[in-house]
Amino acid sequence: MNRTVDAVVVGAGIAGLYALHKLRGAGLAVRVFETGDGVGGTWYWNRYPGARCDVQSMDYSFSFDRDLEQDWEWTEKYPTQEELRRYLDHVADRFDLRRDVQLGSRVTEAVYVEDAQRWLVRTDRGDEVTAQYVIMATGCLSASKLPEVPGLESYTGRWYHTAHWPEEGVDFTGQRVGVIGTGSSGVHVIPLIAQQAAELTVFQRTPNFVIPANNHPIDPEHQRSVKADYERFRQANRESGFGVVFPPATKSALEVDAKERTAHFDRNWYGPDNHPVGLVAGYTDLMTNEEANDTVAQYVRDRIAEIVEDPEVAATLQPVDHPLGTKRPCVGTGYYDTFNLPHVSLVDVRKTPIAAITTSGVRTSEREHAFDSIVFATGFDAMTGALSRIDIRGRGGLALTDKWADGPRTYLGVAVAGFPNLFTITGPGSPSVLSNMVVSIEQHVEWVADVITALLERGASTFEATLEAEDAWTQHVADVGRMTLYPTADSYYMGSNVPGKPRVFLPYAGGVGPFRKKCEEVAANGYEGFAIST
Ligand code: NA7
Repeated sequence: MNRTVDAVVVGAGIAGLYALHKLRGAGLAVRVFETGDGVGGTWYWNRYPGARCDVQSMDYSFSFDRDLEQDWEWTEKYPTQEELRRYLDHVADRFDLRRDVQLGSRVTEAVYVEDAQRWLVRTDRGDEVTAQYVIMATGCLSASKLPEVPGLESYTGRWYHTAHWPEEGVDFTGQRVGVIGTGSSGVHVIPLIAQQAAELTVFQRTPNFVIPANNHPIDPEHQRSVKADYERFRQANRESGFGVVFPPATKSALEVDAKERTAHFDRNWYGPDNHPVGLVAGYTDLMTNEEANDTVAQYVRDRIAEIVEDPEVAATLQPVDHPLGTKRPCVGTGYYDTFNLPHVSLVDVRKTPIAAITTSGVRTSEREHAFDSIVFATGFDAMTGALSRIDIRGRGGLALTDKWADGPRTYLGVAVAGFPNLFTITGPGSPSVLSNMVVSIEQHVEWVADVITALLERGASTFEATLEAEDAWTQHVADVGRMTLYPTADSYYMGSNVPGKPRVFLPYAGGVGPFRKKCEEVAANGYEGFAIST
């Protein structure tokens, strides 16, 4: 396709679908390119067994349309991938979005043509489109990664990455299966593969804190009562720290006695409405003071020791190298119990590192493990990976990857100096992965749609963050990050799961509510920090 549109949107996940809807509503001609053969983004790709959102259904949904939020009936506390995919398919149909979405098309290049003040966007299908605006709705966790070990091409068994699961599913019955990775995806998939496999070996690099999901069907009365006053519920989410509401903490974890603390942690471990954010939001200092954090970390380690029968296995599963919450805590069902099964074993790859994938399986420094199938639950090049896999060039042909060689630099996580009219939805420097993504996506998309509407009204042609505003915001993101414990961990928040990636704290830890306020102030002050030209 060779054509001219007002805006190109890259990605048809939650952000891309909503961006299309909003921009179309603003009167723009929009083209969406999506790599997948269906819409849904994260919820299209991550269809491995057990895939489930770790934010509750009533929170993790669009708020922009009253009828949609009233009509859609959620079935469980935490939505499954299938349910979310159904929901996003429904959204695409309900708002007639599909006619502007081109599936199976990966954007490979976006080049700013200065003379024309337009972007030239190319795809791997040979499309060439020019647009005034480009909206990168590429997702924070969409560029999957395999482990940096040699030999996968020689492996003769079957292998899968959790983020590219075959549509038709996989039957592991009777197989010897190896799973590498114990983040959220590993934690979800391991108990279910254990139900089928004859032998399951889990390769763990960093033990994670896995909080029980205590998942259950949604109480219809609860759903009715939330919907009866959904706007107030949504507004509270928008003004909160993480995009979901928890009772405000008033005390330090260190100023209450152990009994009171344990009672709080128990409610957030055993309670039917528990949530990991509830654990860390319970006291004022759990994310800022290591000693305070250790109270909750020790609580979880004690639960692991209670559940896992073999003390050596329990010790291997107990996280000791990072404070709880500094890597995304996992929400699981039956994860720790799985390691009590006789056919499940755990390999600590810190003690016996993976040396290679061989023709028949995985070789560690100690021995070879033969597998019929290997599952990589090895995560993503987070926040910047999906952007750096596109050749994005701004003014003077500057590549975004060069500009970001020492770490991403943005203004409000949504704009980059030197890249006019390009917007990064939930980009680095915004709450993004530290928040309920739907809340943050809606906030960014609505802000961008307002920008574009204002530009149209003014007859303006370019909108670009100034270097000064970008420098100040990037510094602020780093300063706020340093006030927390997040930088103490090796995590995808810090880019440290990708060899060679600069160690920079990627999201904004100042909270969803304060971030929204800042964005609103910038708009109210005539988009201060942005240069607008006609
Ligand atoms: P994560 O959370 O990044 O987890 C990836 C896991 O894979 C993690 O345990 C990694 O260990 C492990 N990993 C990565 N590379 C290797 C190598 N080379 N060897 C051994 N182990 C490795 O991704 P997920 O898909 O589980 O979850 C992503 C998000 O989805 C999650 O945060 C929720 O928001 C939902 P590491 O911890 O890096 O030592």
